[in-house]
This record gives sequence, structure tokens and C-alpha cells, in this order.
Amino acid sequence: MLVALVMVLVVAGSLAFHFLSPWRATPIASNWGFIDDTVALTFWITTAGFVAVVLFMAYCLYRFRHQPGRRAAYEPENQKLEAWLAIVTTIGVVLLLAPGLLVWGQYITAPEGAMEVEAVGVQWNWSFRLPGADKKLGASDVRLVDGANPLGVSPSDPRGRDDLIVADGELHLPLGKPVKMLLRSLDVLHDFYVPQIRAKMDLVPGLVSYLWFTPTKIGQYEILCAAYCGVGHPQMRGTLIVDEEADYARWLSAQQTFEQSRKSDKGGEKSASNE
Ligand SMILES: [Cu+2]
Repeated sequence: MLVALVMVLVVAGSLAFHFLSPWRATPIASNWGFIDDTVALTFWITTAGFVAVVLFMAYCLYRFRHQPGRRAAYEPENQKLEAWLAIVTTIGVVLLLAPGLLVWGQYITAPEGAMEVEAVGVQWNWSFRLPGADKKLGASDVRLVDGANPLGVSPSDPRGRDDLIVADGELHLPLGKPVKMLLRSLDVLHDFYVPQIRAKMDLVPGLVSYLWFTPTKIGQYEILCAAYCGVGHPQMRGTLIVDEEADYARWLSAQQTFEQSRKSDKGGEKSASNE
């Protein structure tokens, strides 16, 4: 009896905690409301399952509690009940899986003309590469990484010479323009995560993963690493700043191209060896 009461209280407490809790998802700043809808749908389906199962257990504990002289009836099979359980469970599982597959399809299918921007993760910071005037990123290879070429851009690929290298962890993007983020890791597994953008994807060494989004709100957002990647993991943070077109263009024009950064780095090496 007491256990049944505790179960009812657990259900009531869980629902009250959800509705009264001050912890909510961060306000969305991208086009991915569909992802929030899918999370909400999953929440309501799992809530219905949780409430139904726990209340049913509480009911059974009370209804079939021990009473002197009462014996359990033997019922090895109830086909009608099994059919209902199979149907309801199937509908629940389909509702949990199908929307996710639809959203996933959209999430990795960037619209035509989306700007390609690369985010590179390395223990423990973020760097970025944006296309130059040719609007194309040059080839890259992790074997080309060195002090003067931290992202391993291929010097022999002409498309890469005007690529803009952003090594200070601060990425600016223009408001309202679709962006395809190409994600590359130079060492271990990392995960590109901007909660407000609802962007989250693993960076897997040896391959380029990607997702796309359209920033819909001017602001400054934190870029986190969401895959434990060593002792510096909590410090692996970057900044995403969504700008008006003019502010973005100003920032963009202040960035160094791959060619410039290699020249200035070589100059730096020379003056360092002269000292
Ligand atoms: Cu990481």
C-alpha cells in the first residue's frame, strides 16, 4: 500500500518538476524549430509510457494486495491484450523514430548555394576556415599540418590560397544566410555544439562530417565541444557571433588568407631565429 502511494507520488512529482522547473532549452537562434518539435514529441510519448506503466504498477499493488484466503488465477495467455499491447507499442515506436529520420534527412541536406565553412577541432581549441573570393575551400590533409599551416591546407590547390584562416576561435556568420558547416578533427573525437543553433555533430578523425543551419538571431553564442576529448575538454570553447551583413563583411575583410598567413608566419620564424 505504501509502495503504491510512493509510486503515485513519483509520477506527480516528476510532472510537477517538469512544469515548474526553471531549466528550459536555450532560446532558439536558427531555423531548426523542427528539432525542438521532435524533442517535444519524444518527451510526450515517453511521458505517456512512464505515467501509464508506473500508475498501472501502483494500481496492481493495491488491487491485488495480499488478502487471507485469496489465490492468484492462472492465465497463461490473453491474445486480445497481447494484440492491443503490440499495436500501441508499435505506434509509439513509429512516432518516436519516424520524425527523427525526417529531421535528420533535412539536417544533412544543405540547400543549394549554402556557404561552406569549416570548423576544425584539435585538443583543445576550435579553428575555422572560410572560402575566399572563389567561394570554394581548397583541399586539406592532416599530414600537411605544421606550425605555419595549422589546418593542413594544401599549398598546391589554387582554390585554397584565398581561404580565410581563423585561428582565434571566434567565428562570425551573417544573419539569415544558410551555412553548411564542414567538421574536421586533427586528433581525437570532438563534437561541434552550439545549443542556440541546435547544431550538434561529431568530428571524426579521418572524415569530414557536416550539417547546415541558418542563423536567425543576431547575437553571441558559445561553441562547445560535446564529446569528452581529454583533460582540456571543458576549456575547448569557441565563439559564434551572428552579425548583420555589413558587420560580417567588415570582420571578413580583416581576416588573413592562407597565403598571407603562411608568409607572415615564415617572416615570424626568421625574426625569431635572428634573435
Ligand atoms: Cu573536444
